Amino acid sequence: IFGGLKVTAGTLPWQVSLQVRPKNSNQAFKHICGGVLIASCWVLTAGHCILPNRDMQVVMGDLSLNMTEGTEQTLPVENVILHENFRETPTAVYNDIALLRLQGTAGVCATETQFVKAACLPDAPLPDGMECTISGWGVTEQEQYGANHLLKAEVLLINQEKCSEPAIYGPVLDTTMFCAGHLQGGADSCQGDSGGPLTCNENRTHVVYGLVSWGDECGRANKPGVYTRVTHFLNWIKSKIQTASP
Ligand code: 4AZ
Repeated sequence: IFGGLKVTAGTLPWQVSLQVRPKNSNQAFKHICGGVLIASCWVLTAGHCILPNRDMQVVMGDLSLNMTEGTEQTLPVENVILHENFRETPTAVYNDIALLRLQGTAGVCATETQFVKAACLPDAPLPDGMECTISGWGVTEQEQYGANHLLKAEVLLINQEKCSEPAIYGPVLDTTMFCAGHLQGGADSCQGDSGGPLTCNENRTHVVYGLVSWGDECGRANKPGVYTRVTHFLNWIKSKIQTASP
């Protein structure tokens, strides 16, 4: 996160760290992406966060990646559902969404606490200019390998036609994504924040409106962050969860 502030315990309880075990080793799991808890056994993340054939785990209720705070809940990823039309090109990432099913014990996955709580799904588009929150452990102005402490920043939803102007992203944007940030530069998501939440306050409920997806570098003028448009995938999310639930 560029232009971020430290998150205090319990303020973004749906934020998770998606971690993989380094290849050919029994080393500790490493943070690669963010994610969002949307139900006890389900996490949303970006499609480009899915590395094939790797052990993955999700850490919930975490603030500092290198310390145990006693608020964390860690569960293995049991199943990955990558969007069928996920596609990366040199200029954009399309349908950048995946669902992770957590492996619980006796059917119990995340336990709701002050520090671990699911975000709601949005039910309708939100207005351009609305202020929303992004968060993650990704790259900062100071830390090229990412932050140890969870950071957050405020961004504004940017009009799609505006963001498709030649001086910004041009014609590569489609309906599976939207821009948010500050056209003058400043607060932005960055590498390592991918898959994490852009949440907005809709009638005092926090809804996950976007997932950190891509952008041309971080914090630059006329290059805002691009987010997976969660409202485009509501039917996909609901049908995948329904099909996987007994
Ligand atoms: C990345 O490399 C990345 N400024 C993520 C988000 C943004 C840029 C790059 C948005 O994963």
